[in-house]
Amino acid sequence: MSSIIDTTAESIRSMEIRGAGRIARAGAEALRGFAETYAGNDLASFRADLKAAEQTLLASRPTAVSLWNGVQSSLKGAYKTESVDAARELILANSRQFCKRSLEAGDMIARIGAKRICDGDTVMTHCNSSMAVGIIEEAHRQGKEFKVYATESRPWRQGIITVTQLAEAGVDTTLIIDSAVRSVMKRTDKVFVGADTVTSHGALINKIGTSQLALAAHEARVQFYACAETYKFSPMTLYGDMVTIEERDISEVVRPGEIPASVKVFNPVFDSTPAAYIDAIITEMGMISPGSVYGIMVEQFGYKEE
Ligand code: RI2
Repeated sequence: MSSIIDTTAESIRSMEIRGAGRIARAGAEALRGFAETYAGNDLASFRADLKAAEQTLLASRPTAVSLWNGVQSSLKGAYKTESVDAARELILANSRQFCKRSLEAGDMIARIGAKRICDGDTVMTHCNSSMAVGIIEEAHRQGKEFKVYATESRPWRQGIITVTQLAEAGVDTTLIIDSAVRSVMKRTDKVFVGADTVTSHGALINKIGTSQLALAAHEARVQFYACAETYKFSPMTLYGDMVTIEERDISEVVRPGEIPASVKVFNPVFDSTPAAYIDAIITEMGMISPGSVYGIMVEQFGYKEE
């Protein structure tokens, strides 16, 4: 197997590379590296090696459909070319276009989402979403006066990354523990979270605990926004496929010997938030209702119910 494929897959699996957008671009860039360095000219062997590379990348983290969409976008048409060189050129072009569009989408989401932050607002965010952080930083750049509560997001504590990023940008930021969410929601005006996957019926699959923020926001009449590029929309869910909720090692939750050996540890790292608790999804195509996801999915991916 190609070293760049194995190295990238391991970096995604270990969360050295994390964040749904970043892992999608990493998958696309790994395939670009695979294509650039592939030495053989036998088409059948190339296709077999390419399939193995695809499967290795897709197996690295199962929940974020962004990785699947990044890989599929990079491979579009690559199994149908008449030569290895033609496939190589196609993968190089597809991969570059996906990564360019991914970054452009993030810039657009920051500009659109920043309009929803007003002077005097109190904003809450969860985990570490480059989309949510981008919106907050853009609003700050525009000179808006507001403050942010960021959750610690156990067990991986990605909230530490978020508060560091926001503090470095000069944003008034407070770290809270996850169990403080409902209490702090009372003094919150808007919630911005990222997305790993958005289903065809508008549900949000995101870091574990997101659904608790949404539930508390719904109770407190606080606006709840999911911030996601459309390549995080899952075409597989159109046909009823369930999104796999990744469970990670117990060592991320407890230290060795900390609990009796007979105690089990359940460590799901994503959860699902129903569309009813989402006020809007902020995408590069604009602010949409969860109910609009199907139409955009068909438009973007050309999927039509058979
Ligand atoms: P961006 C992250 O998962 C969080 O769930 C975050 O909300 C989501 O990916 C989207 O991140 P993890 O990789 O694409 O930390 O908005 O498990 O950066």
